[in-house]
Amino acid sequence: MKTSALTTGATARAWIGLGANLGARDAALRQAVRAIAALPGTQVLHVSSLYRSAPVDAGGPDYLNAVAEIATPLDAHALLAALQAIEQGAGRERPYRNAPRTLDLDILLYGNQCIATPQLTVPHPRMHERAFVLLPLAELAPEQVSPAALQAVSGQTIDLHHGPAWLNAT
Ligand code: A4P
Ligand code: MG
Repeated sequence: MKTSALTTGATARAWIGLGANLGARDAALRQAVRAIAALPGTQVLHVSSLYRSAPVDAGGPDYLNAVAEIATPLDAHALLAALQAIEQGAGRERPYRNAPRTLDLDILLYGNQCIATPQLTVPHPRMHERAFVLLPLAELAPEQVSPAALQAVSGQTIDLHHGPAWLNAT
């Protein structure tokens, strides 16, 4: 019987939150999706629309946010390290907590794993407080986002900046 790589246990499904509020934001997010797709053995399965919102618990320009669903053989910590290298390549600086950034890549979900190490907490601890995470995630994985969770963030102002075709823009 033919077995899909996704069912062997060697490949995990993960959802990555992408954000930027400095520089050429859409271009940085587009480049980040390409860089994620170039990680060893990794496929980008789906990418959400692009959303624009004011910084939550932070200052600076408006953010653009999206979510990507990937299949990867990297374990969660290796994936985090790879995402941080992509952030660095995009000129990410960390002068203070929640500072404006050229690129932020967070692991929202990694399969159904719960992870709590000094480097990594999964599910992302603040994802359920944030419309800029839940709206794009609900596009890709509605089963991961309850109506109650969406209702809880419904007071947050967020605009659809571009449909999923944003990824193909030049
Ligand atoms: N870390 C632990 N768990 C994770 C995870 N699941 N994914 C650690 C990624 N990293 C994780 O991250 C700080 C440390 O968190 C890392 O060293 C990693 O080991 P960071 O990327 O340096 O900083 P951060 O992203 O600012 O940290 P944090 O605490 O995740 O910030 P938040 O809570 O994600 O807030 N408003 C709008 N509209 N849009 C945004 O995208 N983002 C933030 C950042 C605030 N307000 C925003 C947005
Ligand atoms: Mg981050």
